[in-house]
Amino acid sequence: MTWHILGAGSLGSLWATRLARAGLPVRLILRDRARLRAYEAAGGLTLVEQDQARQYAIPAELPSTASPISRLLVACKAYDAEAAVQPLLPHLSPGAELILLQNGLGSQDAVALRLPHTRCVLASSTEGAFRDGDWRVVFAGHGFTWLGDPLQPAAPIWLNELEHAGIPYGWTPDILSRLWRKLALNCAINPLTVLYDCRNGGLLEHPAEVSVLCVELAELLQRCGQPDAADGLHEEVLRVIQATAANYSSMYQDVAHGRRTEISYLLGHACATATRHRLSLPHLDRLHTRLKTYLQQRGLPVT
Ligand code: NAD
Ligand code: KPL
Repeated sequence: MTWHILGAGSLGSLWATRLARAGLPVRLILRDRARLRAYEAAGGLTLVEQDQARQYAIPAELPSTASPISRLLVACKAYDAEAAVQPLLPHLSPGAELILLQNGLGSQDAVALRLPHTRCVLASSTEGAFRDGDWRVVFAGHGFTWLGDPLQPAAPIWLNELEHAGIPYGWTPDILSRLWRKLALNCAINPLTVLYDCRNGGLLEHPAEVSVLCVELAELLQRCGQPDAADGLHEEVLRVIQATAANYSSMYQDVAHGRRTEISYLLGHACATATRHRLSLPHLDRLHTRLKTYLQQRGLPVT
């Protein structure tokens, strides 16, 4: 069965090239005719791994002319996912399955609501990739991808294809807990690195601020039925800060490059969920306000 990949950016290209390398059928879905022409002129997607570059001539198509889709990997940013999936709805075959690779929470529900009869598998990934040119992706950090379906605990049969492609993964019936935990880690670390203009390790100089955010985030996770995600959160945040001390967080990098952030699906989602549960989290709210002001001052979207 063909893997259709929507979003030929960093992570989408990392998946597409590894699947193609394993001999599995892959097709990219590109946004418009200009992108398709540029891709065809480039001759394929290039994966750079351990300084070795190799090109894969993966076929590509447009949403309007997409071949019937049975398995769709959605690898757009969270704020693009719903709109990107929309034109593909008429092309989904009966029984089609989607894999949603977005970080944070909120975008997955938005997509799933448009597809009440289609299985949506959610993913949470710690793999790292970036583009160092058009249609080129650099595999920057080995990691792991958790997959799961909150509505259906049985694993899909295609998981063995990921194994075949060398994509490290685990299937979990509790993917929401994984996504909430990652969201909480990102909320405790990423906004502060933007506001203090520092690497992750710079937060070691702000222990009280990190600590109070972890207390509020753990309270939120408890309140929205995710006690496992709350367990030992502060300790893990400190461990991640130490282990990634020399790195810039993904949000820091987005802001530094003048790119839109996924704020609405991270801190924004946390604050909105707290409000829905009538939970007062003043430090988290203040962090959200400070971050929005900071982004606004730099001409970046606050949603
Ligand atoms: P990216 O910006 O590199 O890629 C997204 C791609 O989607 C772009 O090529 C964009 O042109 C394309 N796109 C947007 N709208 C489209 C549309 N309507 N039709 C077709 N294509 C469309 O983003 P990324 O870094 O690969 O991130 C994707 C998701 O994965 C994000 O939620 C991110 O947080 C998450 N993630 C990324 C990494 C990483 O290392 N890059 C790691 C873990 C999680
Ligand atoms: O995932 C991250 C990111 O930068 O987005 C870490 C390293 C965990 C920091 O929150």
